[in-house]
Amino acid sequence: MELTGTVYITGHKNPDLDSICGALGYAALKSRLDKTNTYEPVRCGHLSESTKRILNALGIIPPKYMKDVFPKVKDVCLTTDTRIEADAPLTELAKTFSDENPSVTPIYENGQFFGLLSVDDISTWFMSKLKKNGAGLKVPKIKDLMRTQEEPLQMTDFFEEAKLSLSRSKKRGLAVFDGEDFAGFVTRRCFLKAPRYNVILVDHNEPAQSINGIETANLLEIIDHHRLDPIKTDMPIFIDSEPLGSTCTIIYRNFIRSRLKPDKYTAKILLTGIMSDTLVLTSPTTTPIDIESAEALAKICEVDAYEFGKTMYSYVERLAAQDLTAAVLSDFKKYREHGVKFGIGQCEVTTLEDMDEYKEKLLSVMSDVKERKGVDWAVVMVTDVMTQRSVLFMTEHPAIKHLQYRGMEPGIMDMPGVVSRKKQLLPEIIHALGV
Ligand SMILES: [Mn+2]
Repeated sequence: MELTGTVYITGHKNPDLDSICGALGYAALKSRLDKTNTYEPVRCGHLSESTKRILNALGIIPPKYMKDVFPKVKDVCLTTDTRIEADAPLTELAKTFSDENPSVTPIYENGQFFGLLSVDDISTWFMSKLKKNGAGLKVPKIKDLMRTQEEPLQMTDFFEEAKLSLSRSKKRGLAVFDGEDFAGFVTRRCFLKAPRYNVILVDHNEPAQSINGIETANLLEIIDHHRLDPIKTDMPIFIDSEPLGSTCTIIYRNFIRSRLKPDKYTAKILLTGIMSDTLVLTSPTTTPIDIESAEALAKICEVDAYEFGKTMYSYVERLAAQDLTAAVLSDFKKYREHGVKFGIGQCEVTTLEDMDEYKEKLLSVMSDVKERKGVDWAVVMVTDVMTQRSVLFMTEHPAIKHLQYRGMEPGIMDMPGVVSRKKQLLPEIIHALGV
């Protein structure tokens, strides 16, 4: 059973600007191409302070947070217009059960939900009375028929857990509440087949980086620029994976391929994603296609691409004024090579001149990060996007002496020209670990 009508588009956990803008931009394209479904951009993680600031300053509304795509009780919950009051004559109940043949029906008292009454409850009552009294049976009140109620479910309860609760309860149905309010009910039929959310992944393809419950979803498409290690699918799906600098570049090219021009707002969103993932078109991951796409988008926005990128970074608060732990953890990736578990964070800044203000604190923050993330070695590159120079702050590790960078102070190294974690720093670290 597919949940028809809505397709969720999500980037990865710890969403960066490419993931956020990719989800927004691709939803805008899909909405124009397909009018029969609703494409809803979402994010499966919280925004970092810097991302929030940039989006806010640019007037881009972030997608709403979605915790997971596990099927829920709300996806199968039933409602009925039939309202039977507990003090109604039994004939009304008889009419409902003979006309509509429900397996359960909600009973109300003074307009408030009172309990669920099932066809089993009714027959059980009559059978036991008939056994005792035979022909001398008195007509019961609705309340007399009602047996002990089970704990109601919540709309947000997981489908699989609710299914278990119902099968353990031996009841035909369970009431469903939305917080304090009665919302409907579920019967055994509701649980014959688990519903599946429709999902499109942008800027990632590995299930471990994806929204929780992705393995239970109906994966429709992947739009990405990372190494491929995707989840198994039941059906063939559309994958657009290209080794470009930004997912937003790939999305822009899909606009072109569909002969559509992004509107100004969407162009700004895509340009933001490209400028951020390519560090204003300077990262070694940048391709001529990224530059060409950024310039075309800048033209729609009536701005200069490079100026736009630099202004965008100027909205980020100075690192010295930020919560350093949060800044490191907002973009921290874990690796394991040569038997060593290590993690690399990256923070983008617009100057390294104020480094003295935070260097000692950042080194101690890295020790905390090392403990919290359970790694043997924690490093963070602070990258100046204006001068394409990074400074590396690290916890102690024997591999440091094999790094080809100039040491500035214990645990701090200078990396002029190094801006890419993936293409420059990571290979160097792996090399140092292997010496
Ligand atoms: Mn990306």
